[in-house]
Amino acid sequence: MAMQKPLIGIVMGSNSDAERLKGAFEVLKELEVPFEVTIASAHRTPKDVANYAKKAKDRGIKVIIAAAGLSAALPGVLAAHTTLPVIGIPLEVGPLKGMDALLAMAQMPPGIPVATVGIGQAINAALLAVQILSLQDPSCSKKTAQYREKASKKVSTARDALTELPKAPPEAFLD
Ligand code: RP5
Repeated sequence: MAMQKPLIGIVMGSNSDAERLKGAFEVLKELEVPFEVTIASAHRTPKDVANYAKKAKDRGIKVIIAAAGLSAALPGVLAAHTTLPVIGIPLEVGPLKGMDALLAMAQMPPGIPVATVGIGQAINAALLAVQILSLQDPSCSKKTAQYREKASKKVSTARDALTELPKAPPEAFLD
């Protein structure tokens, strides 16, 4: 079976970040959205980061997700070298537990935005990337709706399962 060309490029600053991105990989696999993963560091391999960003669009990538911890220049540097949307995932690494990465990604100077999700929120980054793809591909819109439907069912199942507490009646949730 021919592999579909990746639409989302996930760049992590270090191999040590991979574990924290599992949620994103799982969501994209579940939604069957083709993606690729690589490691490149804004500080340790700056040329690779620039080249990856410059070539991504022509290779068919539509959205870049960049994850890093510590001072986390990675998403901003990628964004500086491409007009593709870049989503940043600040990772909970080091003594500041991701606050440093969060601020570095969210507080980009005007002109080069990075769409920053919360610390460690890899799943949200994947979902946001799929929503961006849905602007061009209606099947991604459908996949997002199905994902939400499943998440919503989980909440109502948990609500129904409440037994030990005085719970609100079902009619409290009717339209
Ligand atoms: C960042 O520094 C990486 O993204 C990683 O989160 C952190 C530590 O990297 P290693 O020292 O584990 O390679 O650039």
